[in-house]
Amino acid sequence: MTFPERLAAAQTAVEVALSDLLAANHARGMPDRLARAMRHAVLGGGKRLRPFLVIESARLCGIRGMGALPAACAVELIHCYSLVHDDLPDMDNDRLRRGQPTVWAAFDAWTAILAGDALQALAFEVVSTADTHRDPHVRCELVAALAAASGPTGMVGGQAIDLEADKLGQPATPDLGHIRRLHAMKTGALIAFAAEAGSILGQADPVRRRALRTFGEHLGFAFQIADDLLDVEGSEAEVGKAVAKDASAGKATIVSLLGITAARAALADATTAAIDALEPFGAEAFVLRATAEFVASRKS
Ligand code: GRG
Repeated sequence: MTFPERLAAAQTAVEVALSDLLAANHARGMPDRLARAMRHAVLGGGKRLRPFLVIESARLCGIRGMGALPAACAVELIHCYSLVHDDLPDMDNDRLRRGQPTVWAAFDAWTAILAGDALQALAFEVVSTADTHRDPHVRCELVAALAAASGPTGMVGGQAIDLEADKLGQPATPDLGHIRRLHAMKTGALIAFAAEAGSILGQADPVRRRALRTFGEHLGFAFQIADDLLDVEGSEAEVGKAVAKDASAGKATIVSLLGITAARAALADATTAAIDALEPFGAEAFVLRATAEFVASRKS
């Protein structure tokens, strides 16, 4: 299968699995309003980049077909929770996400907070059940790595640094090192986890595990530069969320620090570094190579 076929197959499998998971939880007694808010947050949108990385990195480590689907869904649940909370009035105060009203705009803030909380808990329930991997040690390793990626030294920590700057004033000299650290935590950690997860599931040797981790770290940086460029150059209709937010908030970004031309060069460098990291996998890694190109050229 080609890259677009693989991506489409993963997107469909993830959509169906997440829909079934939410329906099963609803049937087990989840309150209706919470169930509707969670479906709104999770279904019918999104590129499903992180679950795709889990599935494809697992494939490179010997897990055939959709064997990594439960772990892939867990990562997407964490991602969706982060978007729901990020959009809240007290955080980014956004009304548009994936071309739809954000959860708090469609419901209200308390429902959105609870939906995000519930999605996070559900992610850890999924990753710790036997469907994710038959070996409990592997599941434990995944739980710990997912918690590290999403917690205070990962995504939540990055969000805290970002909001401190936003709400309490920028640091005196926001340099590239500061911005890189922020993004490595806020968006990079979960992307790097998604790339590494396949090697945990497939119990790959340290060289392959390190290669996937390094790939994920460079990919995360490329993803963020592309995001900053879309904020400057994209349209709301194409991107599916508000654009030009960073400049209007006077926020320091990679683009504001480097300028568009140098940011494009940094994006190309990060993409090349991601692709180079896949060297131990040889030609087999063509899908992940194409994923790096896709991230660099994305329009939404
Ligand atoms: C609230 C704990 C907490 C964390 C929020 C990741 C994050 C931290 C906020 C997301 C805000 C944001 C728009 C960041 C820029 C990069 C990013 C994560 C974009 C959205 O990811 P995509 O493009 O989204 O993969 P889709 O909709 O395709 O899933």
